[in-house]
Amino acid sequence: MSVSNEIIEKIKNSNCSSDETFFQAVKEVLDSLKPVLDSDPIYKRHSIVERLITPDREFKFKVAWMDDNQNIKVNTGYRIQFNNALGPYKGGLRFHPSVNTGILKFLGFEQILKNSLTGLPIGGGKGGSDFDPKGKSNFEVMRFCSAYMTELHKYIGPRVDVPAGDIGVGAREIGYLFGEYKKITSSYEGILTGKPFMFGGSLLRPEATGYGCVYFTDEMLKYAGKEGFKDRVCAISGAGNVAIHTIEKLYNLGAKPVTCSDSKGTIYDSRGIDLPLLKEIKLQKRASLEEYILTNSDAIYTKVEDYPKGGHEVWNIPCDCAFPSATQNELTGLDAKNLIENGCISISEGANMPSTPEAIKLFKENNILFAPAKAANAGGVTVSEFEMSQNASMSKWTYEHLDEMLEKTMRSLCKRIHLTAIDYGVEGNYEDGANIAGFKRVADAMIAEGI
Ligand code: NDP
Ligand code: 2IT
Repeated sequence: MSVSNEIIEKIKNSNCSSDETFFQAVKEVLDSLKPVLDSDPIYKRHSIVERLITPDREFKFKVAWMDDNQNIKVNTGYRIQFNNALGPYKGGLRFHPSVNTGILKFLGFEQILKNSLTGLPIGGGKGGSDFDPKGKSNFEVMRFCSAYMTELHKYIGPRVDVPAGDIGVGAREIGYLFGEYKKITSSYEGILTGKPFMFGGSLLRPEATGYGCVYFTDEMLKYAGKEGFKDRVCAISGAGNVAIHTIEKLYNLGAKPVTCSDSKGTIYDSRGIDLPLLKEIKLQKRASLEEYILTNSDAIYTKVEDYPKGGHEVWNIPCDCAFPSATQNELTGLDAKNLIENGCISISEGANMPSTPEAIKLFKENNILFAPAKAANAGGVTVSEFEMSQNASMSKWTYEHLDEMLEKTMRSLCKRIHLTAIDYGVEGNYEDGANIAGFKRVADAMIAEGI
C-alpha cells in the first residue's frame, strides 16, 4: 500500500462519514507530495503528514437564537484550529446549511497550505455554522451572529485565531460578530478580518480574492506564452464576493466575462455580464439571478433543473479561461470534457476545491493550465493579513498601496510555484508546485518548533 493510501485509510478509520471532502483534499495533496516524502526522510521521521492532517483542536457548540416571530431556533457552530506553526490560526467562517465537520476540515486543511504559500505569518483554521442567512431579516442575522459569538469569543484573539468571511459571511455578518465580541469583552481589537472600513477593515478586502485570482492567472498565462486577457472570453461560476470581483478585474484587463451563476441558475450574456446590474441583484437586493433577464432580456437564464445531467451549465459555454468561483466539487469530469472540447486554455479556482478529481485528471491529461484554489484564491487571506498588520499598528493603508501589494504577492506566489514545479520535474503542473511549496514551508517550521 502506498504512503498516501495508508494515511487515507488511517484517517478514514478515525473520522466520521461526513469527511469525504476532507479525504479528497488530503489525497490530492499527498499525491503531489510523493517525490518530496520519498526523497527527504526527515518529514517521515517527524511524522509531519500525520501531524498536519490532525487539527490542533475542534470546537463544536450549540447556537440558540430567536427569529422575528419569537421562535427559538437551534443551529450548530464550529471552529477548527488546524495548525499554527506559521502564525495565529487564520481562515474564514462559512454560514451555509451544508456546513459540517468534514467540510470545515477540508477547508481548514487547505487553508494551512494556502496561508503558507502567501509567505505571511499565518496558520490555518476554519469555522462556521449550518445557519442559512438566506431569507433572514437583518435582525435575525444579527441575533444569530450575537449568539454564535457568545461561544466563539472564548477561542479567538488577535494573536490566537483570527476568523474572516466565506460563503454566507460578508461585511454585514462580520460587523455583527465584531460588535458582539466588543460587547462581551470590552476590547476593541482585530479579532476578525473583512470588517467594514469604518471600524478597522482594510480597503480592497472585498475585492481581494477575485482580483488576486485574475492577477495569478495573468502571470500563469505569461509563463505559458499565452500572455494577456485582451478580448479573452471568460466563464465564471458563482455570483458572490469572489465571482463579482473576478468579473470586475477581468473587465479592467480587457477580457469579456460572459457567465455567472447562483444556487438556482446560470446567466449567459454573450455581450458581457452587466456588472452594475449583477451587483445590484446580488449585493444590494440579495435576490435570485433570475432577475437579470428582467432588465437584460437578450441574456439567457438556465435553471438548475435544466443543467446537463451530472454537469453545470456554465461549463457548457465556450470560453478561453474558466473561473469556478462558487463552491466545492461544482466542476465535474463531464464539465471538464466540455470545457476542453470548447477550446478552454486555463482553469483558475476562485472557490475552494471546485474541481472534482476526475476534472483535474482531464485538465492534466490535456495540458490545460490549472491554477489550484490554494494558490489562485490566496488573495483574500493575503489582504486579511494586511488588515491584521494595519490593526496591530493602528494604521490605514491606501487602496493603491494595497492593490500594488496584492498584485505583487500573487505574481510572486505564481512564480514560486512555477519554479518549484520545475525543481521537481513537473514544469507547468501548478497543483504539484503549490502543494509542494506550501507543504515545505509549514513542515520545516513544524520540525524547527519540535513536537
Ligand atoms: P458568497 O456567499 O459571497 O457567494 C457564494 C456564491 O456561490 C453565491 O452566488 C451562491 O449562490 C453560490 N453557491 C454557494 N453554495 C452553492 C451551492 N452549494 N451550489 C450552487 N451555488 C452555490 O461566497 P464567496 O464568493 O465568498 O465564496 C465563494 C467560494 O470562494 C467558496 O468556495 C469560498 O470558500 C471561496 N473563497 C472565498 C474567499 C473570500 O474572500 N470570500 C477567499 C477564498 C476562497 P446563492 O447566491 O444562490 O447563494
Ligand atoms: O478560503 C479563504 O481563504 C477565505 N475564506 C478567506 C480567509 C481569510 O482569513 O481571509
